[in-house]
Amino acid sequence: MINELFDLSGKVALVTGGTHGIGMAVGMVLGKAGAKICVNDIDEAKLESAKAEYAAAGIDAYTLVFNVTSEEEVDAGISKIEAEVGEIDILVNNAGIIKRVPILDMPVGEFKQVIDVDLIAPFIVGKRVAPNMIKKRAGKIINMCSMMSQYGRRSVSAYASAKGGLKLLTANMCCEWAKYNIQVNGIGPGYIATAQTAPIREGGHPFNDLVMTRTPANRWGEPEDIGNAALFLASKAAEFVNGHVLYVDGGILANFGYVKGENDV
Ligand code: NAP
Ligand code: GCO
Repeated sequence: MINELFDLSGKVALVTGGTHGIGMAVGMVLGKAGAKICVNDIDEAKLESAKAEYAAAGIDAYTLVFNVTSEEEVDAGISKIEAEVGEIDILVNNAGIIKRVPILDMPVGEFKQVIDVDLIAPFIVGKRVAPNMIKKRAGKIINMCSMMSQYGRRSVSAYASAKGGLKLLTANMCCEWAKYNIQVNGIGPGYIATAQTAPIREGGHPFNDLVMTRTPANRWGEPEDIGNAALFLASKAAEFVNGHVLYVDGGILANFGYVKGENDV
């Protein structure tokens, strides 16, 4: 039955940075598919409000505050989940930050901070979660990549370096863990309407025009567009999909762009 392919009942899913934006959309979709959702964030207050939002959607989310860049906090957090909820079947490495600063103006410490959250943290959390998946000979890991896993762009050198690395960390996790029936894939969202893109989307920012001409679908993506893709990768339907980055971008990667005018060229 088709529905059984996407039924996550009995599965435990951890979404890092799941209190809003793309992470919350992923948590909502996986929760509605039956998974027990564990939501992480670095901010306790956001976890509390998120718990209420999940509850309003009929999802009893287990919430846990830890900094994904801290090996100690990640180990303690995952151990708590394993003790109180169960071993993790689905990991979504979603937590991320961005700093839009030209290379010449960016302190090395800020570059390292972005690399820590966007690349090293998925390594830390994946490395902590994988051993039980290996024991069970089953698991799903989804790393939240980006258009910047494929492109550079002025002012986002740290972010693009991290997301480019995350694409190949995804490949390497696949190479080492696929034989244990663990599927490790990335999702590459296009430009999605969240708090992270608000500074370049709102208030008539000219970047909005660029997104419109670079996105054949002529719209910003919604977090739910990413949640739906995560359901596919977390499901039985994707058991032979591995090491892949699924771009959910409205066609950006297929499009060089066009000149707006009477007859768009
Ligand atoms: P967002 O609104 O900025 O949310 C990011 C989440 O990560 C927040 O909940 C944040 O918590 C959490 N986080 C940050 N640092 C953390 C840490 N050290 N430990 C634990 N949690 C931490 O971003 P988004 O737009 O939803 O994006 C989510 C993911 O998709 C990110 O990896 C982003 O790079 C990626 N992405 C976004 C887009 C887009 O267009 N929006 C496109 C491609 C890829 P706090 O809010 O408490 O700081
Ligand atoms: C930016 C945006 C992008 C998106 C996303 C695109 O400043 O270019 O924030 O990086 O967040 O990663 O896929």
